[in-house]
Amino acid sequence: MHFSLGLTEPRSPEEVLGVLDARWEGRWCSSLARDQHVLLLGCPTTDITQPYHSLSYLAGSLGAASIPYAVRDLNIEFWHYVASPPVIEELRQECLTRGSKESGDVRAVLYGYAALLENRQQYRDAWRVLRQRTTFFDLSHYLPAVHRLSDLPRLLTLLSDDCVYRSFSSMSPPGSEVDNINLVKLRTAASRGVGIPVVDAFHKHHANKIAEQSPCFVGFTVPFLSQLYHSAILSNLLKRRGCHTVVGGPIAAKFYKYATTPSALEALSFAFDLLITGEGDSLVRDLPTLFANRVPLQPALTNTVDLRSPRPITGLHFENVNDLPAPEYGIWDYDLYASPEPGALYSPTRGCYWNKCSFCDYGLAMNGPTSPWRVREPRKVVSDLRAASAHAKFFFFSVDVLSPAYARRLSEALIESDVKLTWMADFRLEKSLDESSIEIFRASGCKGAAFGMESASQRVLAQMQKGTVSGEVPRIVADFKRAGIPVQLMGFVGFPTETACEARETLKAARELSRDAATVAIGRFGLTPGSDVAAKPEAYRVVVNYQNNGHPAIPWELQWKHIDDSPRAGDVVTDHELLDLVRGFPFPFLGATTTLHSLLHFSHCSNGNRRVPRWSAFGLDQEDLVVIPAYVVLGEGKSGAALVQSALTGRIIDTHGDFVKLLNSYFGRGWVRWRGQEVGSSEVARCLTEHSLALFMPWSELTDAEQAACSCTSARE
Ligand code: B12
Ligand code: SF4
Repeated sequence: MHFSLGLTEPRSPEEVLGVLDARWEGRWCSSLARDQHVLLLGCPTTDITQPYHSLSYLAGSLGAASIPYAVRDLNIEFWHYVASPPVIEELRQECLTRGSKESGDVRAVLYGYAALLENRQQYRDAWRVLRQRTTFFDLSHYLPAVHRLSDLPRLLTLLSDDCVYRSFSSMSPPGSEVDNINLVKLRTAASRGVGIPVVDAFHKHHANKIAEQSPCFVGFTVPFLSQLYHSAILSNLLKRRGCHTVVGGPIAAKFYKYATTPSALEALSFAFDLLITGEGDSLVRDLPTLFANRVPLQPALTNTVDLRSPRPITGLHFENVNDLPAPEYGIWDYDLYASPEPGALYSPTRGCYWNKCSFCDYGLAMNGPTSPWRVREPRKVVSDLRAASAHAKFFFFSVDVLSPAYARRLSEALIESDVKLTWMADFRLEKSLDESSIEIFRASGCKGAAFGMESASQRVLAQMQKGTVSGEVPRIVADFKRAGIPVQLMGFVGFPTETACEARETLKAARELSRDAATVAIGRFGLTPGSDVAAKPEAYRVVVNYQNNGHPAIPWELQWKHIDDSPRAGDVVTDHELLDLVRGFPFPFLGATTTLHSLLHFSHCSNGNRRVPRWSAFGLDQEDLVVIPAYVVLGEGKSGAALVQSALTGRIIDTHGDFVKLLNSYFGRGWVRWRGQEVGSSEVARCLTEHSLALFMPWSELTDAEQAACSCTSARE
């Protein structure tokens, strides 16, 4: 842990929890002294680099009404706990115990992890690297630290009973089936716990502590699916101890929106009393009185479902964002986050001014792609940010999209004010983003812009009802680049009716755009139940194959095929071609779209967009390269085989021992410089790329310190 632990290091998991408790209680002692305070929690697992802001808004609202409250980010505390030496030791013992009962590859992987965990300090050290400016901005320290920390979620997948953690911010909860989330399986698994004693001890500890503090209710925010499982485990324990519990956030809203009938949600009452289906700024102020007076809850409130007998909501309320009190950013303990500078999310607008894209199925809207468009007056935004900038200077304007006209007004207001900060936001690729607007964004502190380009085919864009012009994209990206604002582009292949030729067109454009854009990420289309495509499948020439297997379940990403049975065009694009474009480590680290680490690196480098290493040597074969190993050898597999895990995807490949010897001969001393002409013909380069075992960067993009960290060798040696 980076923060001070006092004179003695904690020697047991209980002592680690004690240190974290003391730190949090010290900050919130006056609220805790008041019986019937509201307790707001964020649970694992999500971003470890900055806090999520829904609770800043709810706290601002409670504070303005003088309702006592406390806020705790158990996500960040959880990962500090897991990374601490005493917990690492428990996890190592768990690997050994389980390994002794297994055979074959499973045994080898468990023993491989046990060997990896022998260095109990390394995770805390890696965390420290991300906290210090000098090491954070030196890729020869930064990348190995992220690589090391990425072991942790994967280790939990290996040891947990039923869930798959892909990264800190991506996890499938138990009950995830082909196209739905089975609520009965989720309930069974969450009532039982994760199945790793030292992890379950974390939840029990907090359930006991919170119950002792007797809050009026405990509110869980669940913006990301990856947080659902731990929230349900803790909330279930709290209910068993007599606490009232409420769940809100986009996932709660999606559960209501997607449920085939509200009564299916009753299965969640094992953990939560109320589910909030929309914005909660006003609502959160009404809940304490209702809980205190034991009023029948649902009839009295909009945006609320009483899970004990779920019925359709009485109404969906969207706030007037100009009337909201300022969000409260003093609630977070910024020293806990894995970044050298504090970062924060802030929403100057809510909803989308376009609100038509047929694949879009965002957040809190029930009858359209996303919420109605609302903007907060720039004057009020500047005042909110002035207060917030006492805590953080790097902001994501956390929005569906910012309109160019509003972004310009806001930038002008920031320039005129005394508020100096760095910001980034999501925009649409609008023609009206001209050089003069972009220059005003830059002058107000904009250091990043993310765009959904979706497709390069104008016909497919029309089918998506995207309303943007593909031919404008290179110009807009180049203008932003010229202004020193790195661009992050997102798109996807496989939209209904897209032809193979159109999918290839997108890929070709993406490759070309990646010369100017800082990152380009192309994924595959996923059909979600609230989109226009799901609502009118025949209009998009598809059939949806959702079949409930009889259990209460929430339809999630739906299976579909074309009416005429033709194969999906997106399938002609291989995973490799998509991975060729990917840069950096997965979310929330450098390279991922709209993350604090990307923003900090963009702000640090004068030319911003040139220093994000790639997953592939594709297109770099004329340059000298640095090859950065990103794998872990987990041990011997069957008969002389070896198990090697990608630090980028987490996939384990069963390979031969000779390949590991070869890897070790290259990377035994760390980073390696390769002469460009040799890379294209190198079998090793192909293998590293195919299995995502390394990152690649042009040698010329390294700083002197980073170059000094490399040993020189040749791809042919
Ligand atoms: C902005 C945004 C981001 C940005 C934020 C930074 C930026 N660039 O601006 C970032 C980059 C963090 C981001 C990342 C991701 N995002 Co995103 N994001 C959003 C988005 C568009 C807006 C969220 C927002 O700012 N809302 C404004 C705040 C104030 O509202 P709120 O959080 O909903 O909170 C209100 C209510 O929900 C309610 N409420 C919330 N909690 C509680 C609790 C209680 C007790 C009560 C009473 C009320 C209550 O009251 C709050 C105040 O009104 C939403 C979609 C949407 N429109 O909601 C998707 C959304 C949350 N993201 C989503 C996803 C998938 C992701 C990523 C996984 C994408 C990826 N593949 O990388 C990552 C993962 C991030 C992580 N931490 O793990 C999904 C989540 C669904 C899911 N499957 O998990 C959403 C819902 C979009 C979607 N696809 O449907 N995202
Ligand atoms: S995809 Fe973006 S632009 Fe389209 S409706 Fe959704 S939020 Fe708006």
